[in-house]
Amino acid sequence: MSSCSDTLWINARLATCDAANPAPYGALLDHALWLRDGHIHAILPQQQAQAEFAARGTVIDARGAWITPGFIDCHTHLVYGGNRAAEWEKRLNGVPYQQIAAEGGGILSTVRATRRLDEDELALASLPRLKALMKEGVTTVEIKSGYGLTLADELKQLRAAKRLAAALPVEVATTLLAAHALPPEFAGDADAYIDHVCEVILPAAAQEGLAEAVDVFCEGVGFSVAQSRRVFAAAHAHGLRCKGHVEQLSNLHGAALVAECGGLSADHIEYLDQDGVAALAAAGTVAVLLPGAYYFLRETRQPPVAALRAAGVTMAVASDLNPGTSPFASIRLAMNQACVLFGLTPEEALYGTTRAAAAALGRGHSHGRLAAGMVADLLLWDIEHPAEIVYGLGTNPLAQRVFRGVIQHID
Ligand code: DI6
Ligand code: FE
Repeated sequence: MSSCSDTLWINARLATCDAANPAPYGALLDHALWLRDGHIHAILPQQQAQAEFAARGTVIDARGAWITPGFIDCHTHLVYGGNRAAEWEKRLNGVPYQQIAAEGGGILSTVRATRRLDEDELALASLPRLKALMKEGVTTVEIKSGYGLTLADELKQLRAAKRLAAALPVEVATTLLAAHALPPEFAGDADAYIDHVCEVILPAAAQEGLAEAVDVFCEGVGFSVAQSRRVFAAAHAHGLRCKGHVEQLSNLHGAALVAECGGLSADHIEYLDQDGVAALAAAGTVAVLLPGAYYFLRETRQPPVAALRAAGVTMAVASDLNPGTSPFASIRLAMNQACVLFGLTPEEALYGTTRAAAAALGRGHSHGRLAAGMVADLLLWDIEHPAEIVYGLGTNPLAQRVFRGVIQHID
């Protein structure tokens, strides 16, 4: 099937995830989905659509299946070397975290494993993780650097991510997270490393078009608000968007900084307070919930979901796929966890990986909803009710994955 010819999907139930359709899930029944040139050309009442479509292209009978927008995983660190299973096992055997860190564990062990691989090897090591997400229905994925922490190694991670994007039917949004941890070369001088990020790594990534956004781990064990502010200023100077890992383990008021900088999203936010919620609401910054890390670290502090909801903050849900705190290549697990652990409704979880996640990547105008003009990234589900997408794991009711109007089989 060519993406250039028109396609009409009939006998589908559309979970449009579009606020313009007020039914739960933005549902439209008895409507047909008309695709053209990789985009949604129109959504029309089925009879009208069939009359207007006539013999313009291929008609596909969805046989009553539900169709949703393609999933958008708006926060991952999926390009990395090695894994941290041994470190995890040690922790469960009672070895204290300080000792693990002193023995070279934690983020810096993944930095060493990532530095050892060249760009090809890194892409190859990351491929199964990206494919696992795609098999569950991910059509757009954000991938961060942050395990290189030198100019060459950060750019290598971003190039590996771009290479995966070129090889597979998936859209990749790359984010520079050079300010993830202090590399050993700068031990004891975080400010000097931040200078290096702002003056060398970030400009190079921007110049090569390797990143569209810049992220910072703003935390006691990461970088301060003042340091984060400098990174965001450099991002702006180079035309890149901002986002932050904020309020994950403590409340440094990093979310307010992200909001003040017009950032796309504030991510984690377990320790976000009411002022932080108000700041996100006022700025229209998306709150990205990452229940995988909360679960894997056995955290107990939940993000303020009720307050975010009351303030009308857009809530996205993402996998945070990374080897240390969320080794889960499953967006459906994250959606399920967002419901079970954080109290989202299945409808909110679905919006969290579609229209809200699109907004978190600055793609709300083109992705994340079934509506005329949007990209034709969509999923066909063999289910009776949309909640089934989020409800159970182990089986996958995804029947078809359509990227830019074309049915894709991921092996
Ligand atoms: N927050 C996290 O949970 C991860 N990074 C971050 O800023 C941890 C990443 C790792 O442990 O490798
Ligand atoms: Fe993360």
